[in-house]
Amino acid sequence: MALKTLGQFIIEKQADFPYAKGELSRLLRDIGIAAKVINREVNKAGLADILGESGDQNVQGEMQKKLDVYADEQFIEALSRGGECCYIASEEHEGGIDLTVRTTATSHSGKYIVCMDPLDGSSNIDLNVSVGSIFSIYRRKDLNRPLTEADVLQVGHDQVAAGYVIYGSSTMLVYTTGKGVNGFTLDPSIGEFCLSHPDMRIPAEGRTYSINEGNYLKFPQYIKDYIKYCQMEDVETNRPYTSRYIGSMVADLHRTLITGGIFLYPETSSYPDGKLRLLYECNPMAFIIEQAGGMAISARDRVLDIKPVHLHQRTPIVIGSMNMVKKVCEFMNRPYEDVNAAGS
Ligand code: P6P
Repeated sequence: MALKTLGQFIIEKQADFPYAKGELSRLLRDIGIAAKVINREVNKAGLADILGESGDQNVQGEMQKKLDVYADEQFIEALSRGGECCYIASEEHEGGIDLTVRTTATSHSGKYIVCMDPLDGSSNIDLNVSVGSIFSIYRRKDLNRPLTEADVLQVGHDQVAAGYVIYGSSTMLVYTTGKGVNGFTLDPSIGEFCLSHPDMRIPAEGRTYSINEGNYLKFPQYIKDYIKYCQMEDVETNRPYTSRYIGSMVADLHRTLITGGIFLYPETSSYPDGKLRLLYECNPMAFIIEQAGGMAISARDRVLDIKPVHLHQRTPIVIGSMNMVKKVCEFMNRPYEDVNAAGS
């Protein structure tokens, strides 16, 4: 397969959007640039002095690792300079960041809003476990009035694009613009993301379930029942499944996308709304997995149909191979159609 860089691919696919004038293409390019800069630092975190904690706390009350802060700054800098983005919601900031008021920007007719987790799984940084960046892109609804947080609180099925970068044994960028999912691997020798996984599809079935079983006693009964179902012997349905949990959402979901399987972070007695964030973790990953032929539900709804009410709201999530998520719906005592009533 001839080498095709992310930039060439984006331009080539621009034809999918007849009215596009290249803004989304440039925005995706800006994200790719930030990812390459972050990759350089993540890869030498053990060596550079940016390992360890910055001493500050983020909105989650978590001690910020310096790489979190660095990644956040790189994305904000690249998006601000690129001019296509007008507003950013980041896990690292309590409120949104309105780029239209920043003087450093050139013209700010930026049409797009970016929700991002600049470095997800950061508690794993010092352990050399794969971490990732997650981004979700919306179109600004009304260009003629000042930006408010309401512009960001858009429902997930209105996403224009979504993607993640996984900084692992190799660095990959995987994204969708609503017309399938494509994966690019960073070739350090030329400093370019190159198409390596065209048209990614998640198998309808998998043999892996991914959940933090340390929370078992705090799970609702239907999750406990499903975990037991995964562990039962049944040759016809390839059970028992294998349990794999990295504790880094991007890494767990990247494996799920490639091999098939299911990832669950349900509501628990300590996290009644689940732990993962809707805007910049669950919505983008749900968009990608659905585009690859999978499914993503919260306790009651299709993740992409949840109407956000605040930037950092959490949601339970069960996501992965279509048939496996449907099986969880059976244990939830709700027919699949009912849970996914809104349709795709
Ligand atoms: P737990 C990492 O901190 C993260 O936000 C996700 O990347 C990951 O899936 C989850 O939390 C892990 O949470 O409670 O199992 O450690």
